[in-house]
Amino acid sequence: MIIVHGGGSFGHHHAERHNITTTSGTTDAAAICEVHDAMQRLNGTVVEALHTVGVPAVPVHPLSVATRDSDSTLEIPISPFSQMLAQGFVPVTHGDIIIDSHSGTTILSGDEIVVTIAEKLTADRVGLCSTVAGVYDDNGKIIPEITDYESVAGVLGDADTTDVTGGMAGKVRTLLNLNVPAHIFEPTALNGFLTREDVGTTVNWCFEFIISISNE
Ligand code: IP8
Repeated sequence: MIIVHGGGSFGHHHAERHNITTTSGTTDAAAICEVHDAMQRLNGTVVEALHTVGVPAVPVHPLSVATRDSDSTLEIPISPFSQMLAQGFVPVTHGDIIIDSHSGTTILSGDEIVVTIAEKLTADRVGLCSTVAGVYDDNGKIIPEITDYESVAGVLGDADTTDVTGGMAGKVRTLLNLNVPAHIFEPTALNGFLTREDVGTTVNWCFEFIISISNE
């Protein structure tokens, strides 16, 4: 298992204060350290909490290893994760500020990390434990499955809290790029997810074939 956590009340406020998002960057070293330090503090707290319940958690900080290339491709070396897993550790990584060849540094969301790592390590399932039970429709009911963005765009509002990476809309958009099912659920459904139940909303990527017929 690999654990990825987001910025919560730590990274987003600092990022917003310096106008840094996933696309708008900064070259201000002090601002970079401010965002990264906040994320490192949160990560340290998560790792420590896992140790108290006997999980062999070890941190991985994206700023030191990940980059965003000029075509926006995210590069995350996978060997630290696979080697840690092979030795029985639980890698704990997080949303962060990372080097962006286009604009100094930009924000990397935990959701982007999930998609990249899950694909490289051929994960068989992905779970996103959130403060809400899933994606709600207009009547306040959980949408059991999402296979395309357009059909839910109308119900995906902004986050209630400061969020420079797009809240639930950003999450769904990112997870639709994943080729394994991703479940969005609340903490009370965590055990269900771990025992392979279909909890919350499942975001399921599906192929669409476009057939073009020409009479040439
Ligand atoms: O909460 C954002 O990660 P997210 C990380 O997963 C920072 O979008 C630094 C704001």
